[in-house]
Amino acid sequence: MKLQWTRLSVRFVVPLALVLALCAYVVVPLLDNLTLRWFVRDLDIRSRMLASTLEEPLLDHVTLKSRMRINQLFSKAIEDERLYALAFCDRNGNRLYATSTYPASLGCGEQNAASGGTDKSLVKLPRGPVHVARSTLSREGEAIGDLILVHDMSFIERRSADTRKYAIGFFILLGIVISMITVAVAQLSWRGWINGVRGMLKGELLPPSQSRPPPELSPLVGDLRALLHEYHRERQSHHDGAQAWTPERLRDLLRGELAGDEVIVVSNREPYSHRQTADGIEVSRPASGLVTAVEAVMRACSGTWIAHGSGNADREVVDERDCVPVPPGRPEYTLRRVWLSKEEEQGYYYGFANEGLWPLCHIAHVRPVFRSSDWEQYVKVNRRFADAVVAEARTDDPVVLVQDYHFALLPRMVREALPRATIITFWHIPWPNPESFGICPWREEILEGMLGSTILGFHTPFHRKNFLETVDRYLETRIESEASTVTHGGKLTQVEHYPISIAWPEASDVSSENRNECRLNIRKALAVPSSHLLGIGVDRLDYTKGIVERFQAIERMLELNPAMVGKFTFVQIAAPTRSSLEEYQNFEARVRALALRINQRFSEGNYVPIILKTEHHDQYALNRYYRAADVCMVTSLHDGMNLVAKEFIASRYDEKGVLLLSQFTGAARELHEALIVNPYHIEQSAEALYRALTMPEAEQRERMCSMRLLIKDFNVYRWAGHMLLDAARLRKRERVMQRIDLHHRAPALRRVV
Ligand code: GDG
Repeated sequence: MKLQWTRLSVRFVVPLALVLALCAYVVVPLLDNLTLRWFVRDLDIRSRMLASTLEEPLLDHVTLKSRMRINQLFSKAIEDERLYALAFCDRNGNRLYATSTYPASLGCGEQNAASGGTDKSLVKLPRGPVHVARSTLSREGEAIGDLILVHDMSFIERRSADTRKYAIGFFILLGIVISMITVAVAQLSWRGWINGVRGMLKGELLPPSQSRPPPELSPLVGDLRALLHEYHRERQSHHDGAQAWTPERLRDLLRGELAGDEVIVVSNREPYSHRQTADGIEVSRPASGLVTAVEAVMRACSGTWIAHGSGNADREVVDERDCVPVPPGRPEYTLRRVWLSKEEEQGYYYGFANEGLWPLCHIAHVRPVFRSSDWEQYVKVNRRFADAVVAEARTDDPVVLVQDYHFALLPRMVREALPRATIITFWHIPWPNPESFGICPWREEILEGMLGSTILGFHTPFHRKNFLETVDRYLETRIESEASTVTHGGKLTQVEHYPISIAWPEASDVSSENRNECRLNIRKALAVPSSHLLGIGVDRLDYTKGIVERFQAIERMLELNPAMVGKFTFVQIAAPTRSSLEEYQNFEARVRALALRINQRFSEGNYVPIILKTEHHDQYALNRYYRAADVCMVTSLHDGMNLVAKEFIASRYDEKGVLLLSQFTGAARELHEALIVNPYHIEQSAEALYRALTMPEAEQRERMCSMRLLIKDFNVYRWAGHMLLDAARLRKRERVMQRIDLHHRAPALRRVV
């Protein structure tokens, strides 16, 4: 209400003030000037007429030197109230005759004189302004003298004041009228606009014929609806915070909300692979954020996980259905392996997924490569996995969790075979803007494939928005921004953001060493002094992770702070990945060469600033490094989320250590207490690294505590829980719709029977 009044008064006062200012600074001075010029011209003409009337008798009297007659003539003339004084001067400038009113200071009006004719001017006298005109009188062509006519100008001032008064009055009136019109028009159009926006946002005021917003509103509508949607979800997650997400709560949810429903996960990477070694078959877990997250969910819901069997001993441990119970030793769910030929793996995985979609979605300055032969394999392998899902499904409506960019086509394939399935697809990497995505020659097929999903999840609202905009650009769809849904070919897909996270480590996951033992043991293993400052980086050896930029920042920090040389060492754990691709081989060579150059530059005795470990480490080993480090550097050039950042925080029971985090990770949206950097800005990262290494313990603790609280609550169970809750809600709705549909069709059916 108060705002309304303020708005109204502003709308009234502003035009009024503008009109008055215009009046005071432009109109009134202009008017004064004009009236003055009119009156002066008037007096000029008047003076000339008077001079010619007086010329004849005056010259006669002057010739006779009759002072009395001249005085009489002058007195008669100045009876006119405007003519104030008269004087006659001879050619030598001697004033011979003048009325008593004639101001002596005017002399013979010389200062106003110009050669010949009638000269006029305004003169300010103590009694007020006067108009002085000098007219030369002549007889038979010979100039005899000058007649000086002085007119009183005070009446002009009076008239100007009157005119000014009327003008100001008129303009005030005009101002008020304009202000009132402005207020009225603004009110009407604002109300209309607001009603329009409200109607649009509610989607209820518009008749079907007008279901499109007016053109001036359409750019806003999408943004406003999306904003509302996000606000709504933020509020929901706030309420949700009261009860913590745990494996038990997830299990309860599966039992309660999705009672009896089977859960099938599809991913390229398998959670466990079996390898033949000299000591027999060994099991290993891959270095993958996706596996880390989804494994936690599978343990809670005991479903089936379908993945590519990539271990060289994988075939030896599966049953006749290609299944093996995992985790080894204490099985909780089933792993179903799909076998791929070398050719299939090359085309689908290395080719289309990792040389095409991966760089396409990350925009990390590596060009995507698209080959038709890779695409064909991609389609084929998606089909094979879809067939495996259908084969594994015991019911016609399983909940299928599809993981990542390897399976963009699978959701639609499964939907065609199992129309009642609930398909949740999670895209673990970023989604680019529509222009960048447009590079993909099969963009429509990819989008259509993904829209076979019931729910489509991204890490951040930004990626979700990019996806909706891409769909809008390249497909004929109906997008409801407020509900965040896309309808394509009569099928609805809910598009949401679900920030992925980690499982909060249990005591058994963490080494039994206390913090000090862990610090000392790790330093001892690295052969550095016990007081040494230690940094840690954990990434797959991927060009999106910003490892080169990280090393450059370390080099710059040592350059700027020579006291750190010999006191600080950075351990980079870089798990080999996609090593058969040339881009990755070149990248590894670059990382090695850079580390070597920096090490040579700063080495002192045994000391080197960078220790590069390009081999796989298990979670337990990683955890010990996290705990021993003073700083963890995550400098990805683009990253969907980044779980390493969250793992580092979760491992720090001592509430110490500093996280340096790239602004281009999904994690930076949540972990505000990290030192956020732009990894492309080497100086900035170098400064942040120095700041982290010298940060007082109290500040470290404050930042760490706050981030730990957040990660503990916003864990992977919550990620999965939210997706599954949304799925359960949609399944219920679907069932109700089916019942209603049956109910309506029943009488018709009965009639047919
Ligand atoms: C994709 C997106 C998104 C285990 N051993 C090693 C190792 N691990 C584990 C780490 C961590 C995971 O691998 C790496 O996770 P990230 O999230 O950092 O990265 P991506 O693999 O690229 O994962 C990413 C994620 O999916 C989940 O949605 O966050 O944005 O790109 O859990 O503990 N990691 C390395 N060496 C090992 O020896 N590097």
